[in-house]
Parts: sequence; C-alpha cells; structure tokens
Amino acid sequence: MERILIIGAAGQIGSELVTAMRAIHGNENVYATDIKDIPKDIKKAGPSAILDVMDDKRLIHYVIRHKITQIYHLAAVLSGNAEKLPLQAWHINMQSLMNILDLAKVVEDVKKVFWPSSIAVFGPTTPRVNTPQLTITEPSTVYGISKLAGERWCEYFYNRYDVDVRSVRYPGLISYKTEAGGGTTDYAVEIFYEAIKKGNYECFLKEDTALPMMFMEDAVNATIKLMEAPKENIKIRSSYNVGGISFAPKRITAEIKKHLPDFKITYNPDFRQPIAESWPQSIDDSQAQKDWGLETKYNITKLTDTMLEGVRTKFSSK
Ligand code: AKB
Repeated sequence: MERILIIGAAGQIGSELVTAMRAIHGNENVYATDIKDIPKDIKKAGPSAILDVMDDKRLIHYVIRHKITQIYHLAAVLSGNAEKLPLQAWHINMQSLMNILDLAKVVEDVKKVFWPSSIAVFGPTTPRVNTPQLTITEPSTVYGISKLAGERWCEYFYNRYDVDVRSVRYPGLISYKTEAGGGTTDYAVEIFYEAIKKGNYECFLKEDTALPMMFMEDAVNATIKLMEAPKENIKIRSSYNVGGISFAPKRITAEIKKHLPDFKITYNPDFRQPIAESWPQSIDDSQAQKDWGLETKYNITKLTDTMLEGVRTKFSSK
C-alpha cells in the first residue's frame, strides 16, 4: 500500500494531483501539504497539513510519522516571479529539492520521488522547434538555471544513492480549477478568465509567441504514468521532455472567438516576452512515449471548450 505526500497541494498542479491520487490510492493515503491554506474540498476529503518544505526537520518527522512511501514535490517559484527576487528564488527552488533528495536517501520507507522540471531548462541557444530530449541547455532565467541544476542533482542522487527520483519538463500548464501564479505561460490561463469575466484581455506576450502547453488532465495523467512505470523503463534520470500542444496567443484567441465572437485581445509585452522567446516553441517527447507510454488527449479545440466551460461553471457557482 502506498502512502503519498504531496508538497504544494494548494497549487495549480498539486490541487489536481491530490484528487487524482486519492482516486487511485484512497483518500486516507494521500497527504496534502502546503505552506498556504489547503482548499476546503481537499482538506475535507483526506489528511492535510500546513508544512514548509524548507523546514527539513519538520519535513522528515512528518514523513516518518506517516510512513510516506512516495513524495511529489511541486512547490517552486516560477519563472516570472523568480526574476523579481533571483537569489531568494534560487534558494527556495534548490534548498527545497535538496531537502527532499537527502530525506529520500535516508528514510527507507520512501521508495519514489517526483520533482517537476520545466521547458525553462532550455535557452536562447537551444533549437526551438521540436526541441530534442538531449540538446543545448543554456537557460537565461534564474528559474531555468534552478531547474537545470535540479535535474543534475536528481540524476546524481539516482546514480550515487539509488534514489528513485523521476521527473518531466512540464510545458505551460493550463487548468481552470486553481489559477497559475508567477509563470511566463500564465497568459494561457488568464485569457480564459478574462474572456468570461470581461470579454477582453491584455496579453503580456506578443501575438505570435508560440510556446508548448498542456492541459492539466494530460499533465496529471503523464505524471501518474511516469511514476507507475517499472523502474527499469526509466532511462532518463534528469527529466523527460513532454510536449503537449503548441500555440501562440493569436491562435488561442481565434479559438476563443469561435465561442465568444466579441472577445478582444490587446498586446502589451512585458519582461516575460524575452523569457518566452528564449524557450522552445514545440517539444520532441518521443523518448517519454517510448519509455513509459506518454500520451495526451487534448488538442487546442478540446482544451478551449473545456476551459471556457470550466471557468464559466466556476463563476456561476460563486
Ligand atoms: C512558467 O511559466 O514559469 C512555468 C513553466 C513553463 O515552467 N509555467
């Protein structure tokens, strides 16, 4: 029986991963933790706690007390926010990962760790179209540098201590349940909220800035599939490319307009534009498909339909 700890359970990925994991492993076996308040529905359905991943002593006590067997460490300062306080972001992103890896090395019950990397490990010198698994990684953001260093540490802990840590390089993640916070790809979530709320949106990226994106359900399923794969199938111990779909603001605007013909977008690129321009436009994820069967279900049309419906329902039930 697995006993799963989710760190960052109040966040965009965490909140949905907790629900998916509880459906598989039972509500009582998935521990939802965060430094901020956990959403009521998650708190009500199973165990939860306020827990700071930077507090290594409390963390290790919690893990031992609850006989945790798998840890999903999803807490991070994302690309946009990290540029505002680079040293703080570096410290949080790196120290939190080191706390988890070191703990997994010494606590015998902990058999597997998941830690997300990002397309941010790539930089301006990386080939931007269909970016390969193994290629130039010279990130120009502090977030990207922390993710790249994190990948190296994951591989190191696997090779040196046999810590079974697994990872994917998430593209921009799109969901309506919990809003994203502080990322460069956040426009692709905000646009749906503003379209429903106000009928217009001021985009912080240029209209033709294509980026890889993925609907949350696909991202959660990919994460579960990776973690359930036999250990010997995991050939990449840094982090797997996962691609999803690729689009620019003007393409998603055209999709939204099919539902809301009066929707208007204006463009006012800010400090996130050069970040987006340094990232791939699309990703080659054939290695993940081959090693553990990555598959995605959402194309841009299905994603737009689902987002508009989800955001509308969310507002009408408030
Ligand atoms: C961000 O924009 O910072 C994140 C990411 C791509 O890792 N969504």
